[in-house]
Amino acid sequence: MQIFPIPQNWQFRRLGENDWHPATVPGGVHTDLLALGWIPEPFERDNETRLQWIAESDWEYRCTFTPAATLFNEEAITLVADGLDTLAEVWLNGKRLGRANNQFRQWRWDVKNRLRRGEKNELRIRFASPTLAARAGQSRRPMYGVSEALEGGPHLRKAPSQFGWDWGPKLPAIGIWKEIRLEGHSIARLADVHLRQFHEDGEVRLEATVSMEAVAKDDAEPDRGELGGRESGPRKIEVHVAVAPVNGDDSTRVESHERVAEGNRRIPLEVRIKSPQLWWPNGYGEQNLYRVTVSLEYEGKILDRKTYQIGLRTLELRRQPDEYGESFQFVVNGVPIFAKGANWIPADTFITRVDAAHLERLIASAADTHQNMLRVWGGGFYESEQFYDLCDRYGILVWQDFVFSCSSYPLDEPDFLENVRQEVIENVRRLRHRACLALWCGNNEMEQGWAEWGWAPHPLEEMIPALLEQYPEIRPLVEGMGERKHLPDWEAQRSAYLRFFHRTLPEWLADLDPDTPYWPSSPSSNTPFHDVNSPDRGDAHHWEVWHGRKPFTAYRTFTPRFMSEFGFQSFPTLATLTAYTAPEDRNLTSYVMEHYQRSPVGNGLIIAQMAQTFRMPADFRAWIYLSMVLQAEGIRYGVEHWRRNMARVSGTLYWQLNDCWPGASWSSLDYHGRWKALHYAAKRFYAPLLLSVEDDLPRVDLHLSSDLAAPFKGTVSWRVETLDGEEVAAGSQKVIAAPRRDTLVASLNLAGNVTPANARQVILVSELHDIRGNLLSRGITPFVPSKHLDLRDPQIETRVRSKGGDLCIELTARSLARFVEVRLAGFPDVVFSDNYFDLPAGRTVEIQCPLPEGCRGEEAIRAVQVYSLFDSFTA
Ligand code: BMA
Repeated sequence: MQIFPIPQNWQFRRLGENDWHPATVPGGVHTDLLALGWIPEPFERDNETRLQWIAESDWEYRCTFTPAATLFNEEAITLVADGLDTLAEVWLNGKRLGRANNQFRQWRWDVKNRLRRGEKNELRIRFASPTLAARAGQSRRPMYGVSEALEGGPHLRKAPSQFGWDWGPKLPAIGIWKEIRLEGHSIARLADVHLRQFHEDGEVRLEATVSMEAVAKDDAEPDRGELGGRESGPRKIEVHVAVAPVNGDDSTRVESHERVAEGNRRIPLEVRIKSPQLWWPNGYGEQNLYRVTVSLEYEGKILDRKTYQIGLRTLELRRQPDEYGESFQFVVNGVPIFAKGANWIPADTFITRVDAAHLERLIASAADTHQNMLRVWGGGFYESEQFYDLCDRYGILVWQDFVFSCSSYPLDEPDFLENVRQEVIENVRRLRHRACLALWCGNNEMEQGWAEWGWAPHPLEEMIPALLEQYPEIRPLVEGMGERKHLPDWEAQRSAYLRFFHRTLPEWLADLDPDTPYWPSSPSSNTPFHDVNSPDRGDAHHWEVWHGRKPFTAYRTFTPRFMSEFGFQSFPTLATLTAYTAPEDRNLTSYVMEHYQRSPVGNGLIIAQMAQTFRMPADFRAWIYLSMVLQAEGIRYGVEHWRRNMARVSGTLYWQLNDCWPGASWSSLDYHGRWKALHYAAKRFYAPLLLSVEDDLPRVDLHLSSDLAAPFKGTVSWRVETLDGEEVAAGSQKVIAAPRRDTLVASLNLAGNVTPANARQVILVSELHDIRGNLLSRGITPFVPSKHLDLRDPQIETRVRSKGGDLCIELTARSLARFVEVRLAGFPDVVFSDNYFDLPAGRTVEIQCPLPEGCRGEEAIRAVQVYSLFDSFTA
């Protein structure tokens, strides 16, 4: 086997133009134009609006190369493109090799008899405009879609959100977005390896089904290559599998092999791993990983080799009848997991800009906040190998949607379906061995579209013809109901949905990956079109807060089995925002600020919710700060409720972890990966031990929700105090929190302590200490909305010192300081051990951050800035 990477001399041009310009592969047209300085940064002010012509045009890439002479010794040479985005025609030396029409597939073309030996070869790839093709598809056969996107996206197998979404721009990328290379093979190659693990009596039996593919010899090429011809009759191939820990002891390596005759075959191999070191999700144990190497050898030479990173674990989606309905719980190695996490969207509109360090920063940030699950949402794409490598390493379970979202798709068109079938085969084969892979989910919110968004007539509407016949006098009433907006073939589309997600796809998966659970849609109750957001079974999306404009308290009225989406927007961090706005844009309702707000309900909704909780911000900075704090408070409120109800609820994935551009969104990490207030809040509300307060004055319940495997012993204390720290009432209680349960620690009646007369001057401070007296967490609960608290200048004192590579910041407040924000001016990427926290009067809190690279201690000490709720309305 030989790999010949196509060299980096790529050029590109708009089709129809003469001049060629340097290009980068993997990459895309937008980033290539940007590198040339011909277009402005798309994420500055409203530049996006001037860049629409790019995806409206056709483009062409070319490069020349002289393959290494040795490559021709192989019996077959294949051009392999790991990803072409999307409608491509590939030409080699003036002859067309083929077409591609799916961003999520790998493309392979035999090229041995088309390559020129010892001379230059020219590869050209032409890309047709995705927006024109989508539009043409839509006029041929309209599909339902999202109103914030360019129309027709569902006709292409291309990341749906690239056409625009309620958190992202309309900038569909075009180009060679993954690696492209020549592969030379002789005799046989590894077409596929299916790894399955069986945990039996403390051992793991690893089954590897190796699909060997005979290399098709070119008739036009009599040469059998250097490996050919030494034997007469079929050649004997050694198939080999070896398993060893990734970071460890090679002496525990186990292997197995088989000798088979050449040809197309499936070879079952098996190895037994004694004393297996298990893989666990983050917070539940170690992330032990093993490397599996599979190879084909002939007379001591390696014909092909593939390696896989696996983790030894069992995983089940437990759905069993219980007192609430049917559970929906991931169980790893027999241990029920409370899934704590978020939804993942593409990390950049121009995905090839995301480098390894940025990707790792995002995943590590999830793990640092105790997250153990990310849902790769179906409006993006199947992620890169690096992404799943990181999830394996950081213990992040992956809920993987297939790429279908919020739209209808032509799933009854044979070509489309066949294209999807190939996509499913390839991606399932690519990912099924992953330790992190927890679920295959059919789609995002399509079942809900059919059931609730008016894609199909309401059952009552279907009765109209019969009613009209019986009561002709209601005709004016029916006509007055306005035009019916359903697509003419909605019924065919709905049946195609039903067939695909409830029959075809699960059948394919039963064959391709019988070990990973499948779920038809998110949200779903698994009864097609029925009660998609059931509180009793399946997963649920809760959008009553935000889209439904309800206050955060609505979260406490809904207690589903698994909360896979809920969220509230904020603006990105100030540093991110100032980078793409001009000073005159920095007003919430300015044209540019509204340009970066893609949710139709928009900034008005943030303002409305803010008005319920906070005083009106004094300036732009305060708007941004308050939007983040508001988001953090809202999501905390929801998660605390669901964790308190962990007997019924088995997970919360907030919408959304990350961003693809620097706009307003539901994310907790902004486009640059900077932590918003919500991300710091997640570190607290996803902690293994969560002390929370369920307040319903005069009754206040203190709960301790534990994800720990062992009982926790400690003390919960509480204190009603004035904003200046004077005690009104106090108490404490020793607690033994049951493992993986919620414990009601105390139920307080505060009728005598909190009255209408003092409610604006007092708060409840609740604290959790371990048996050695270490403070584990502290929260405050006010009894009026924060806007009505009698806050006064907290006069926060800070003492900063540098210690080793860290900066230690000690803060004390004279009176209550809410949502204290600490910044290091000039270093927006710094992550603190805690931030946006409450600081009740008289307590001292110490937080740390690493000294930014190239920054001396003195300089960092001077750069510390502190801000709190009080400043937001007085600045
Ligand atoms: C959910 C998601 C996305 C969307 C988000 C915010 O429904 O599945 O489609 O971006 O809500 O509206």
